[in-house]
Amino acid sequence: MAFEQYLPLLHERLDDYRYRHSLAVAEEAERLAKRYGYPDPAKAYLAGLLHDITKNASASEQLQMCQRFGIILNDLERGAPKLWHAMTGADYIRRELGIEDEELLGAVRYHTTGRAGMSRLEQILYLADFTSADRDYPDVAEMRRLVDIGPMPALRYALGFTICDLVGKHLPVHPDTFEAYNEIAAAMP
Ligand code: DGI
Ligand code: FE
Ligand code: FE
Repeated sequence: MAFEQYLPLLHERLDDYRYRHSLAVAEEAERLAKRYGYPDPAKAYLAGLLHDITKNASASEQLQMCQRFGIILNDLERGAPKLWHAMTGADYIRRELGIEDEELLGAVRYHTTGRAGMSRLEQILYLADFTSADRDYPDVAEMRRLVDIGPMPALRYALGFTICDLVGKHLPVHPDTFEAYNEIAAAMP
């Protein structure tokens, strides 16, 4: 999977900030893949590179893609435009780029909400989006410490942080986010 072939398209679809973010998430996903013993760090890199490919599309373009790809938004999703790029992104990568690797597509599809039963690559991409070099938020040092301990403590923290942040802003929390958090919180000491 040669990633260089996708750089011109990324540059075209993304603004400078998002382009740099995508490269940083790719690097971090590859680093975490190696750290966690995931067998295909190059796939983790590519997933990171492409994960936000539809992020800069306008709301109307996102909704057009939903229609074209047969994505049906439920009421919560329709009212949460920030969730759309994960859904349209996965289908864009499948339909427009011809990438059929279900593991990679799943990682992009669930990179914003997470879900119960996340694959290792889904976990890696979800976390890399929080700890990539370009990220700067009050808890980033704690997140970076936790990802180096292991995926489970880091996911529990990141999912809990996201839920608290959304509640603080009076935003709806997607069931996938709750289910991801509950599964991990219930399984950990
Ligand atoms: O695309 P990025 O900015 O790199 O990161 P992301 O794909 O994780 O998107 C983060 C945004 O998505 C952030 O503004 C919060 C929002 N978000 C994440 N989970 C949920 C959510 N918004 C709602 N309403 N519900 C969720 O469960
Ligand atoms: Fe994203
Ligand atoms: Fe991202």
